[in-house]
Amino acid sequence: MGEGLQRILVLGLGMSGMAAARYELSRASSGEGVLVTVVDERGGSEDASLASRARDLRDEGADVFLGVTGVPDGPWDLVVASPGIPPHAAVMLSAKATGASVISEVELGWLIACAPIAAVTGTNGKTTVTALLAHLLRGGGIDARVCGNIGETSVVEAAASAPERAVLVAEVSSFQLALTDRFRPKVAVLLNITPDHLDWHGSREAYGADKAKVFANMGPGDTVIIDIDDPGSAAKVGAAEATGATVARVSRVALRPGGASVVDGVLTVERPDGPVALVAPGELRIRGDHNVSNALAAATAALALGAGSDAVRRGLTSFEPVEHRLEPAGEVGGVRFVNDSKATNPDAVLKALTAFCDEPLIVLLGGRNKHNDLGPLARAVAARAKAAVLFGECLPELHEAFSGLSMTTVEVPTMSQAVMAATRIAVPGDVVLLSPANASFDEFRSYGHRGCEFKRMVHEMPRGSGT
Ligand code: UMA
Repeated sequence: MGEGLQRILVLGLGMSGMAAARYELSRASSGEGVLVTVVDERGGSEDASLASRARDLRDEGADVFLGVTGVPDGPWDLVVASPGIPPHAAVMLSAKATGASVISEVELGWLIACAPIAAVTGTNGKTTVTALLAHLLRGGGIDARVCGNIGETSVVEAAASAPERAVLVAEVSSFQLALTDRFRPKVAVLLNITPDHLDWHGSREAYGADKAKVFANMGPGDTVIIDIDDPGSAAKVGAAEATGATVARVSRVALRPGGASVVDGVLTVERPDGPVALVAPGELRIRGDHNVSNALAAATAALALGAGSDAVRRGLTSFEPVEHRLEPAGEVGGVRFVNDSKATNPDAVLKALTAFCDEPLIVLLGGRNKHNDLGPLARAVAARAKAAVLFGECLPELHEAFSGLSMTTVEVPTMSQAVMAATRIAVPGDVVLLSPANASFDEFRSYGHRGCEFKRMVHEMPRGSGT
């Protein structure tokens, strides 16, 4: 940043923008010469909570512009962007046109952090691994602070308050990584790279390259954990090794030197002082093959960060599924309902399908497509489920993907109609699985909002009246 008075511009006034602005304002109030400006493309009249955040920041001394597509004239010493703002957004193009360097809120968090960062990324599983890793570290007496894309606390907010002895366990998305140049976590976990967010990144290649930025600046003394059962993340092993960091390969099928796998029916992590046998996959409360991979990755990270093996064993067996991730939502008339609203891309649904033994599945699919090919998903669902209920904005694409496949499909406009349609065709013993494969924004504020609505509907179903 430049000398003298620093002009800081924050793009977007959601959780990330609020945290970045507040951090910069705190520097200003402690006597540093900092001027903070915030812009957001939405107007205050469109969103009362946005308007209220803007008022708060203005009271604290920031200039805030809502409902604008351009940024005020530069020069800017630093521009901090919220992750939801894509490279082609008007406000982003306008900020870049000033010639300023634009970084993500996560990069700012890393710049100000005293505590080391354990960064978890991947198309799917990162929320579970972030929560599980924090759980394992806490069980081992380590002050783990969960932050980032998981949505509780932003990285900047967590970094500003965490002491050196803590560990910031950050879920980082491809959006957040895209605008990093120097971000260097102590431990990075790369779970998988399958097509997602192509509307934001523009291509699969750009998406994969942004994911790989998680380890780009790492080096000797750091640890990169990569799930090599996924071809997308396995392809990044060479680049990770080239950084000089220790690379631990995680695989459910084969143990690599210094890696982790299931050996003789037990999750096992190879540490420099020998193999550490942990627990059997059946002792985990999180289900499905992908969760065995997730547990291996989290355990490897926890041991690398200093948690003891007994604490890791205890933590693996006590960890419950996170909300909206294959979350049991209740049983009505012998039909189990499972909320997997966090499955916002096809790969997440393919993984969810492995989490059930042989129960008949009725899968609810729909929402807003993020430029993904839904054909392979439809074939996999047809091979495993007894019926699919299709809904939402991408209904025409789902209709096309399922046409010609021999399975029962029902098409309805909304998710609530999909739940009702599923209950009409379900019989005792069936599982109704909301694992939509698409974003929620056509009907809901977020996948969390969608999942809560699903759970509310299940909760309000008349009990004892059959399905
Ligand atoms: N905005 C613009 N122009 C745009 C887009 C957005 O001005 O083109 C403005 C919006 O009007 C809004 C603000 O930017 O007021 C919102 O910014 P944001 O969408 O980046 O939201 P935040 O509240 O800062 O939340 C972000 C993450 N959101 C996204 O990446 C879309 C949250 O992840 C994250 O929890 C939070 O930072 C803290 O790190 C959510 C998410 O959906 C859960 N993530 C995606 C996912 O998991 O698939 C990546």
